Amino acid sequence: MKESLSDQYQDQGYIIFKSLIPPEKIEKVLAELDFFKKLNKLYYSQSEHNWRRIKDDLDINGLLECSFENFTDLPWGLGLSKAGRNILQSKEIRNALRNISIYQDFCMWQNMFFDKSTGTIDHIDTWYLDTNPMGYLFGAWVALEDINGEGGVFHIYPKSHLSKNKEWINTSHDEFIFWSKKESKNYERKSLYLRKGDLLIWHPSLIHGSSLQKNKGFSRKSLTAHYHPCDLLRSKGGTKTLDKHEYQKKLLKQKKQMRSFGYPISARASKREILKFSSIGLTKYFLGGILNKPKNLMNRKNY
Ligand SMILES: O=C(O)CCC(=O)C(=O)O
Ligand SMILES: [Fe+2]
Repeated sequence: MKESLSDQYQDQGYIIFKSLIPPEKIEKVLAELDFFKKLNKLYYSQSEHNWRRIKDDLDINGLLECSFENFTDLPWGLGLSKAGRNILQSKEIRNALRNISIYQDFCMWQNMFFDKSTGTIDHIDTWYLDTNPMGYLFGAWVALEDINGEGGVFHIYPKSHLSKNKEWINTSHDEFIFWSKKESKNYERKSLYLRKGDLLIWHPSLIHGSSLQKNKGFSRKSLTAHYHPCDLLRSKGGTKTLDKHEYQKKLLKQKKQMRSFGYPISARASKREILKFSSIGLTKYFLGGILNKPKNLMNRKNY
């Protein structure tokens, strides 16, 4: 009998949906990023964990050096936001998630736009983001161009999500990265040469990362997002379980902030929340100093 998609996902820790995202949607989001760069707007860098002006971070080939976090959540980038939501909160991705989950409705917690490979250190997402109970978060990666490795490549360690080793719980970030490196040696690394429009989904305990650009000038245009079932509390792996009453109270609060904006997948924050985060972001950028200090934790060059 043919293995179901859900069995494949549970067994390997990942699954690829080929040619899922229509090319028009991809062209649109790429054009919107170019426009955003031309206007030299402010963005939040996931690589550096601070607010920055985009033109300061373009390399000589015009590629953005950092990953752009929550690019759908900027009131001063509405075209980019819409083009991003049209992909990341789409029916295509909702249906893919339904194929591998026991849940039906999902919420996008966070997302990133990668223009260029940032050489992400090997890690498991659950240390940063997961659900309570753990294991129900989905990592997703959309190829915005054919990936041939010249610009770096995303890789995974199939089956590593089945590891019984939980020594990463309650560790510092450095200890956790050390754990990930050691644990990955028990598995075989698989580089994923995806094609434009393909979607990869992985398990929150699957070890993954990416390599640095092999040749200058080559991009690795992609989007990532993390989703959770609307009926589960956002958390991180290894968090204590809550009693039923406390759980429901927190879940209700989480749901109140979620908005679908008319899309098949909800988003974490309402317009009001987005305005709040962005105003705080602007304040941090303009005041600068300690409030907006760069902190690069994920680049393999630093380890
Ligand atoms: O694409 C990358 O370099 C890393 C992305 C990643 O680890 C994630 O989105 O969880
Ligand atoms: Fe990750």
